Amino acid sequence: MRRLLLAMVLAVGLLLVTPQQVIAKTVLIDMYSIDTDGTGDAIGVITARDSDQGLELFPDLIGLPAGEHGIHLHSNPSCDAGISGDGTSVAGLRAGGHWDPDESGQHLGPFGTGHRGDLSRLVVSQDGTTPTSVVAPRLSTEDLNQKTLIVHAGGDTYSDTPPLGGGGVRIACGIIN
Ligand SMILES: [Cu+2]
Ligand SMILES: [Zn+2]
Repeated sequence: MRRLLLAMVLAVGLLLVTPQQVIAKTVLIDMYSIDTDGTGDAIGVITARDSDQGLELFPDLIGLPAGEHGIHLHSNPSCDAGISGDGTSVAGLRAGGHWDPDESGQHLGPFGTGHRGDLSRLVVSQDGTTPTSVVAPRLSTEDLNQKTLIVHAGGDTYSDTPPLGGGGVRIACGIIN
């Protein structure tokens, strides 16, 4: 009898410590090309999902130049161009900088301790498709609300030196509402 009781206590204990199944949330982000005049053509969708490794983004985009591109979560929900200090229009400027809630002031990539909006590089194949997922170990789908995803013309060096390590000119954008 005592053994049975012990077994029951153990069984209940196991039930309690078994992690509850997390219901993964999925967010669809419509992406558009952008330039100094503002938002242009639709170029596809990025699907965001929570995983054991943090946020995972599955891009399904067309029309981007082949190669690696910087992609980040930027702070403001806008894809509009803005006027820079020297009076010229800059594509996607209204999206603001890389999301940096810890005020680190540093661009160090997805595995660093800088901007939390830093993501792993977006890869565009020679045929223009985007078969590789993008990861962000320090983000969740909750963090995406009221911000933008921005794709840059160049690759991401995960560093502030030299400047524009995030990839320079902003070429595509999607707002998460
Ligand atoms: Cu960026
Ligand atoms: Zn950054």
